[in-house]
Amino acid sequence: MRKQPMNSNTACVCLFNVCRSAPRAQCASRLFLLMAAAPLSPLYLGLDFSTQQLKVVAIDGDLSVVHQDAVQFDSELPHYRTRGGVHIHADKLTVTSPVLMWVQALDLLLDKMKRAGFDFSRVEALSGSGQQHGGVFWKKGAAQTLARLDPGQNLYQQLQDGFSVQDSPVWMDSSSSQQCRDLQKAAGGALRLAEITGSRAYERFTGNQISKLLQTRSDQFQDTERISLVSSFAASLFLGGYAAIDYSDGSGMNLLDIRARNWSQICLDATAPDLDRLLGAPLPSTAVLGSVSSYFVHRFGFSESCRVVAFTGDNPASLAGMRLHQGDMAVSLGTSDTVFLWLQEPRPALEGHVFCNPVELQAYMALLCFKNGSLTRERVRNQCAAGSWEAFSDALKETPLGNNGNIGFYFDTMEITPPAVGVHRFDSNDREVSQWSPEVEIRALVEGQFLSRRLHAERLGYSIVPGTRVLATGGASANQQILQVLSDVFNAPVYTIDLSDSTCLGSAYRALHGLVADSGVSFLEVVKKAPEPQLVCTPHPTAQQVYNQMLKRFAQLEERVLQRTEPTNESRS
Ligand code: XUL
Repeated sequence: MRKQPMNSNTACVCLFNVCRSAPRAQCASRLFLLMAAAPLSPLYLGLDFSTQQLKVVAIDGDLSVVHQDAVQFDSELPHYRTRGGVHIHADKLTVTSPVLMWVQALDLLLDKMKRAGFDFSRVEALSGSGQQHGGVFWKKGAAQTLARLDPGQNLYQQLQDGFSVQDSPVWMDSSSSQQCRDLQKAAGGALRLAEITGSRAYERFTGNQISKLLQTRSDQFQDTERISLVSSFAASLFLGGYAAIDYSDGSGMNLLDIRARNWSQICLDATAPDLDRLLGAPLPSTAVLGSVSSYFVHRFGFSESCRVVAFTGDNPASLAGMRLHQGDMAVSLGTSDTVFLWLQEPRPALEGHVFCNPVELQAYMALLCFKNGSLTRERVRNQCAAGSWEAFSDALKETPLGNNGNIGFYFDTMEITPPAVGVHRFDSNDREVSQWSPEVEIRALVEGQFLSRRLHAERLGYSIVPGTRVLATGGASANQQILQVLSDVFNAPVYTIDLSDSTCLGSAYRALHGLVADSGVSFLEVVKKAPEPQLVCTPHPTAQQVYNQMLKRFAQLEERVLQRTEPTNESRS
């Protein structure tokens, strides 16, 4: 372990107890016993620049959380007048956040930590994450400003003039449909683009936002010397120079060739001139980018050797925080349901996103979003179980696996995966029916949701193998009967995991791993002391047979449902 440099926190004992208030250099007795043998243990910081707040956690070498703090954008920086951290523009499609709000949030967060007595000199490495897809446009000359930051002033004062675009487009933006169509055309179609970049064209993906800037505000584009993601922008502040975009967050731009792990020339050419220079070369997510700049050493007391490990996107950081293994999948059962997969061999598809894996260079991860999650479960609970989760669970207990062949699709609002809408019920002969008993309806809903999660996960290259674990989190993960259906449909044990702060924690773990990744130490080796997820359900012995059959019928019926739904998103073509 690295030796701690002597600093104000190194314990010092005066044998005569006379120099309590005197500076060490003036101590008359000069009898110090430096407790050099027992330096304070090093710490690792994880930051998360999310949509609504900036958060930090500090962990020690045993992975215990020793400090956490946050800055809420709306309430603590009210002069930016954001709601949920963003501005929704009059066209309702354009959604941005003030880049200086993020800068000022970092000033505020570090000041808070300082006031709380946080000892920055113990931080051996830091890393972080940002909401995915958001773009930061640095103005010509900003590199010089970053390199010469004055520790006497805050970052906000010095970076006032640092950005060519004040309002950064964020992931909620959907104003770049035309640019999506153009990119897909240039790449040879939506599927071809997905094969290269891991996703078909999405409005929120940064490349399409860059293209829109060039077409609609070319003066601002011309005034730009560097383009960062929110994650690499945040790392740049700590480095005092432009930070590389990491492979994992870079996969959310429709610009990175996820297999070659480099910018795709076709996509660059279709997006903007000279773009590789503006983006800089991408790097592995485990890369140590350098040490914190002298600004942080002098203003906050960071050690000069504190390493900055590449920042990444919030979803990749969360995968690290959950400590997903190869073959695992995580299901977050919230307002919308999100599925994270660890993939060895991805098969990018028209739905979902494949990103380079943030913790293992050769692997991938996938992200699938399902809009109709808890709100639909609650609607059916209210209609079929008089609003009671207990009655809802009883219905699941009383109905057989496979629901006697009944299959349902419940898209109360336009679904993302797949893009379909409405409620569709089919009996065991694939005939459409208009209603069921409350119990059958409840089981059809839960089975239908999990069959859909499995179908779309498998389409992206996921396969259930011995040892596969399903990690469940979010509100509905408290319901044992819902988890039993999940376990049966996937024919895999289900574990629950507390995901609060998984993004920040994942960043702190990544900071620690970044220090040893180059010597071949795996991420899982580094985080093995973290608490294990809890096993809650194992699959029923007949589950595999029932659901393997059912999945085939489910896929065919989903096609029928899709044919009936008008495609609303032109960029699927
Ligand atoms: C993922 C996405 C969101 C943001 C939220 O593709 O758009 O999850 O990362 O922060």
